[in-house]
Amino acid sequence: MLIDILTIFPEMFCAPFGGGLVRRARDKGLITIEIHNIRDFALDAHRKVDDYPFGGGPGMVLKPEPIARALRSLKRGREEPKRVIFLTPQGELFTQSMANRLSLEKHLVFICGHYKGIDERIREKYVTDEISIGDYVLSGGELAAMVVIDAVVRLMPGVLNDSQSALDDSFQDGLLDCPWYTRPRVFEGMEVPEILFSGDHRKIEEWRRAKSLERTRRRRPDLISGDDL
Ligand code: 6GU
Repeated sequence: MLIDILTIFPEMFCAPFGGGLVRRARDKGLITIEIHNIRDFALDAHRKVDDYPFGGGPGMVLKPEPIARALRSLKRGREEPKRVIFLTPQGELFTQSMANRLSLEKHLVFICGHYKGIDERIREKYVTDEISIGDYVLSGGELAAMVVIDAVVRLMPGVLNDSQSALDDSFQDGLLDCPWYTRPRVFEGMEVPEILFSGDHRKIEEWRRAKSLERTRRRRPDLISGDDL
């Protein structure tokens, strides 16, 4: 998968993408991430990327030309990207099923906005998807892009080991995860549930599913809809 990111803060991506899961996926050749500084595509000598909103009002708006030029530069020698994703609190709420869908794509482009946002005409002409990561306001789209990319990349075949199987995750089957324990068997007076030492794998699976259901009912009843649960 090729991931292009358009941003005015390229350095923000160094630490999150320089280690951990995303780094591993890059090292294995499963993904290529290219970070593009929108400022490099500015038209004037001062490399201006934002301007005052027409009609007045507080804050600045990202100018359309540098973003359009950056997008056009991506296409050279490649097919048109099918998805150009703009990160905005006005977008569709990001979910695990969106992550699953995006993980099947060959090429994703992310545009990170700032200030009041980007000129509306970029959204009209170039953006195919708008994503929000939650009902709160971040200072920019970069952190949201990192969240989306992490969730998507870890679903790609070959990124996680079997022992980290993404299929067991909270939300992957519509339920929150069950409790997990490791050594020591007794910690500060608290014992690990007996069933986990029974060696009966069917019983252990049943216990885990029951715990998942119980936790989901208590914490996120909104996730439970089907009668089969
Ligand atoms: Cl995608 N961007 C910004 N700036 N704030 C957000 C968001 C995105 N999602 C939730 N809050």
